[in-house]
Amino acid sequence: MVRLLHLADLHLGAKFKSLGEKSSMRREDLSEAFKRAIDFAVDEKNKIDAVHFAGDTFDSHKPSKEATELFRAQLGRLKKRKIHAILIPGNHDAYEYSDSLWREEFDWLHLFSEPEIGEPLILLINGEECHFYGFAFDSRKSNEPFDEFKAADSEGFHIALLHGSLGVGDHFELHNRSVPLNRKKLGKTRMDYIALGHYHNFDEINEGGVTVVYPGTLEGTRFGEDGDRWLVVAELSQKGVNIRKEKFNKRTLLSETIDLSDSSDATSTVRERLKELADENRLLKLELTGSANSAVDVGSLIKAYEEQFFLLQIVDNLSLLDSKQIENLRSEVSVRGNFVDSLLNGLDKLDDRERSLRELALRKGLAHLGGID
Ligand SMILES: [Mn+2]
Repeated sequence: MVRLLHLADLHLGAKFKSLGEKSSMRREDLSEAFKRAIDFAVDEKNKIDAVHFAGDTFDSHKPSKEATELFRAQLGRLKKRKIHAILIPGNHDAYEYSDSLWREEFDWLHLFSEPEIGEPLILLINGEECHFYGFAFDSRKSNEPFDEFKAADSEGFHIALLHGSLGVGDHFELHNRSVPLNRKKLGKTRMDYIALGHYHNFDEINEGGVTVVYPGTLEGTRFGEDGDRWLVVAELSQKGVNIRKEKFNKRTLLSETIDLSDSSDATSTVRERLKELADENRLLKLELTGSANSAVDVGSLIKAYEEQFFLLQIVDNLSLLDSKQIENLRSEVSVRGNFVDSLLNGLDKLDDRERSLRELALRKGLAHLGGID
């Protein structure tokens, strides 16, 4: 039996600029998650033989000294226990730059630095010959296809590390720094296990006898990486590959949309939902949609509830133009009534862009004139 701890997309040193004063805490969460993963690896009872880093270990190819030192320290812990560390760079921490950190020496690290898959690294683990394949994507030198390699014709286990996109899920965007991978072709590589990185949510695929896994991030790095995060161990034996995963994240991201069209009191509906979801370890992005009968004062709600969350974002995508409240204001004999009436005139002839400009004008104007609560 060979046990591999499969890590990917740790994004150490990520800046999290959009998180403001919470950014350094979130960066620390990622470092802590990495240290806890290594705690798991060096714990004798888990019997880990090798740790895989399947790309984007760092958020950039030239991370801070602090982030690099953290990584070296964890490698040192693996070395002490003679647990192999095997790494491929990703698109974030690419090898191709002349100042990439991967051009420095890292004691105890098996690094794949060639732009194409070449000869495997062969290690004897628990009496089994293990062949590891990998490559460092280089936008100038790596040639497609990346998924037509084959396991060498020899006994033992064959394991590949790749950083790329299997078009899984419709939320995955292929961009020019993504290595395109094809599920059918990976199924013909005769690998026992393919350790993937790049896609940030867990996914396990079995194709042609090959087990292909994205472990996902240990802590969500952006909305969309919602819910539980997993620590993934692949156990390879003569019986096949067994994937073990345990819930690992400290904080949890949640993206939710509320349609307020049928709500009699939009603000209190949102308030009730915030009360239900309040959790100091939750990062919540709440999107308000529909046409509420009264506007929602998002700023006040955030102020009132943000301390009950690690992070609270409320995105107001309510349509005021169609609301009952606006229709009532329209008939008022006042400056405000005239203002609203002029903005609602000819609304049905407008395109989306013009409509959203009217929506904005209405919000700004009523903020001054009063009338939305
Ligand atoms: Mn990544």
